[in-house]
Amino acid sequence: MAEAETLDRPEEASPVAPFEVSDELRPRIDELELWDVVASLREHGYGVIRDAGPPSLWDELREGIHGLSTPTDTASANGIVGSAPLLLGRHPAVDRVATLPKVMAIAEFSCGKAMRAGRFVGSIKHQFKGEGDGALGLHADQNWMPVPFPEHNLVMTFCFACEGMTRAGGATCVVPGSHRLRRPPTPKDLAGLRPNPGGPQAVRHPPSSDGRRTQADCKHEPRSRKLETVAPVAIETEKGDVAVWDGAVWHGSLPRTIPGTRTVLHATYQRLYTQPIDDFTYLLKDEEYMASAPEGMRQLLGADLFFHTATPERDVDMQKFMYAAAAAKT
Ligand SMILES: O=C(O)CCC(=O)C(=O)O
Repeated sequence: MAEAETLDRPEEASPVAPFEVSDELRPRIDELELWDVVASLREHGYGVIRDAGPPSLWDELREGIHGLSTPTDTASANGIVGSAPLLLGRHPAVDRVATLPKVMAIAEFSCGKAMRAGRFVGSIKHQFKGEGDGALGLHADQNWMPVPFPEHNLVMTFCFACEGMTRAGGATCVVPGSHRLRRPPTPKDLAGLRPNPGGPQAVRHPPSSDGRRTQADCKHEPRSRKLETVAPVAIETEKGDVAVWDGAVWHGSLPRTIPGTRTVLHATYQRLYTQPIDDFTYLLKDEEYMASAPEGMRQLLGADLFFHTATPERDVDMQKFMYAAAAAKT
């Protein structure tokens, strides 16, 4: 059904099942060669988008994060020495990476059409020297949702590692397939599982993301809810790549054991019906900003959604409501 018709009769749109790609999105996944990322997210709950943008943009992002960061007081626990919250709309490199075509396409695959910005935070991690283990414990990002998590994913995190990310450099680690449990890890799950590169857990590279898969060899088959392995693996990326995981997969990060810095933009996208973590809607009122904002920013800010459109004189904007009703299913 054409989009205009769907807008008039959202109930007639063919709903997209969890982990499926909509007819509308499929040509973009083809063109951007993202079927391997789609397959990895279905199978493992995480993936790596290779060559999402030019490496020079990751350098600009690094400069932006360092310029806007303030020191944290948690350095002794997890090695993070600087943090920059609420970054969307505050640095051009952040806005550019947030709206990269590969990022927008994968966010739409996982969080649905009209998904929006949730949280954009920069972090700076140094070699770990303090008390504790310098790691970030395993967790699921959509932990404020009821359990079992809905089958449609609600939250997706993109990790732009400005210098690239290695195991020794303090990479994100993930328990492949844990998204199928549709719940956060319990203390029992975590016993003996704390990410530790010197420990017994095998750490291997994520599945390759060479873009050679096609839709044909990437059919989604619902899998058993049992985990085949509970060992966290490190996600390694190069400058220009983006690590991505869904809201249900268990993940954390490893301590940095080498000198230097790991600078990351953690960018969260959310399904349209969930409450965005941070409120970026103030940007919509800034006409000068919006006039030069990248394409895609209006959507990320929820400009076309019906939330908060009612006034004392007029009930909600029904055109926007119909758009949301259609987008939620397609
Ligand atoms: O710092 C990392 O590598 C992981 C951070 C994380 O858990 C997140 O952004 O959700």
